[in-house]
Amino acid sequence: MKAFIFDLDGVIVDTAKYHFKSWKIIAKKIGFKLSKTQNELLKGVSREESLNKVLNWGGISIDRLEKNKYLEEKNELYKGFINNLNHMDILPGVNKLINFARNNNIPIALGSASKNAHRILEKLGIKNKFKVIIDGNLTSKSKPHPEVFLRGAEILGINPKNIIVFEDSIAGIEAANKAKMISIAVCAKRKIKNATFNFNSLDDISLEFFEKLEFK
Ligand code: B16
Ligand code: MG
Repeated sequence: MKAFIFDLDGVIVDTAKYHFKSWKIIAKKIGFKLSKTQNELLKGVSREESLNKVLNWGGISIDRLEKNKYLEEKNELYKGFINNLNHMDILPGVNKLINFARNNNIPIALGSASKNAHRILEKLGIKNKFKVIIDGNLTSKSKPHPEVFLRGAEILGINPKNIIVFEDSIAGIEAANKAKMISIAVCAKRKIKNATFNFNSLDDISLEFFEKLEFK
């Protein structure tokens, strides 16, 4: 065992539904209905890249000033939705894996596209469990680019092939694969193609799984 990198939204906490709610409101303002299928393609993608996709789907072109206005508005809506998050919102299996990592000297990092990552981890009360936090403020290339995970590996000082990434998004699994890490998709609704392993949730991963897993 060498290191774990956790995605945040959709893996540690179910904030993905709040991103969806916020983008739906913004999409409606710019004149179209955002579908669940389209939303899947926003998961793991940075705020600005998400707005670009939304505008593209709506066939709408706006200037920089208006873009900034929507980005700010989206974030204000989102911050309102996540305001009451607390430790009860930590998804099943997260604490079990954090404890397993601590007991086995496996450092853990966060690899999230979100610029709200510190705020969310503080609200959940688990920020101090992460040795390294790479978020949207420290990266310039959005998942599926591997930058977020490679920076994590670099700061942890661990070879990417010895890192397990837990992700819920198509873009995130692609990013972990490009980084040559072991990608574990956690998603109850569907399997994510090309993930090294698929599980319905973190809670479904037994500790024996890690013991049997050979790092090549
Ligand atoms: P923010 P993750 C991603 O977080 C979300 O999945 C994605 O929907 C969101 O657009 C992105 O963070 C940026 O978030 O607006 O808070 O900066 O899944 O990579 O933890
Ligand atoms: Mg995610």
